[in-house]
Amino acid sequence: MSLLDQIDQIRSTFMEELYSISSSKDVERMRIHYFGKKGTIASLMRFLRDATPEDRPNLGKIINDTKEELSSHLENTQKRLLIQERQHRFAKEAIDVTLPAEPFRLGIEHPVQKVLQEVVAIFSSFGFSVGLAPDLDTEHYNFTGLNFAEDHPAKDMQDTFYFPKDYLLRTHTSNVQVHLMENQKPPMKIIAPGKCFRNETVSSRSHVFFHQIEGFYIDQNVCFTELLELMRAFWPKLFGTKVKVRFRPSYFPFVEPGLEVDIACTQCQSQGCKLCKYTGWLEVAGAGMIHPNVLDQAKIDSEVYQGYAFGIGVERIAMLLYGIEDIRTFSRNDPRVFEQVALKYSSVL
Ligand code: FA5
Repeated sequence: MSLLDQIDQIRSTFMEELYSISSSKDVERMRIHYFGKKGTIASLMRFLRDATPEDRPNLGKIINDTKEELSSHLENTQKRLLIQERQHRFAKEAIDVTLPAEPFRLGIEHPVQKVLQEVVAIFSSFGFSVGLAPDLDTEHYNFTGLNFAEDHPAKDMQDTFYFPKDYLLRTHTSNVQVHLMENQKPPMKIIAPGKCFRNETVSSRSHVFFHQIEGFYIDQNVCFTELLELMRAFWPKLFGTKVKVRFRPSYFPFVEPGLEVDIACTQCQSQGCKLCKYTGWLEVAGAGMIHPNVLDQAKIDSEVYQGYAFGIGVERIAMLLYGIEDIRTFSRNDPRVFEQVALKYSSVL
């Protein structure tokens, strides 16, 4: 068969195939079959080998022209198929703007954050300004600057999360006192909300991670009765005027005298329930007059200045306010529970 006959045959098979293909993948397959190194067009080169030197340029031109002609058909088909495929994909991905929107779930404020904000707002109205200190702190700010003895049990690894290079996670917000006393001069009247961490067994009322709000006031002539008056004035703002509060003498190395504050359980009206461990009361804060050693260590003259301080447990308050029996509820972070709480207690805060 002559070269021209052979080319005619190739062309007609090529065109037939070209009209039957339906995807750009088929185009690639044809490209390899016809124009690849060992493809149909390459096989025509044998005509050049057998031709006389005079005929060779002419035959070479015929083969090249054929190659160009067929590959331009293939390119056009490739373009057409790509456009079709893209249109197809767009049609599938198209957004139907008339469909109803997916229901949008609004987040809900965490009850602990609500209580934190409310407590800060109440103390702000009493003239306190807001201060802060780090969660990751040193032994000096968490213990030594607060008059803790070297062998105090709270410093034990069982109670405190220690890190290399003298760092620890603060066990209470009282570290704020030391930081701010070092940097400011009295009079100071400060409230400081924050996170605390204790290496202790988790129970329904105690967690390794919880929040406190520290408060302190340092000035000349600050006395114990002012602290008691403040504590009496604060709780009704949060729980209403019927709240029952009691003070118990207690010991903290950084205050003298020290006390603890209990609230009569609002869940059982002091009758005894799981939340108050059937005692009718829940411990919510520690307080006292700032120990002279703490003032003196911070270079505040304890002969001239006195102060009171208090630390309030936020989760315990939220438990009482929202009827939550287990402190772990707060860290499970189930928005459905918080929604229920918000609905049931919408009038509380
Ligand atoms: C203190 O942490 C003192 N720094 C408070 C203080 C400040 C006393 C200033 C005097 C002057 P205490 O360990 O009692 O004290 O904690 C205070 C409150 O934090 C407790 O009444 C309780 O409500 C809360 N609390 C303590 N430990 C936990 C815990 N593991 N889980 C949840 N709440 C806790």
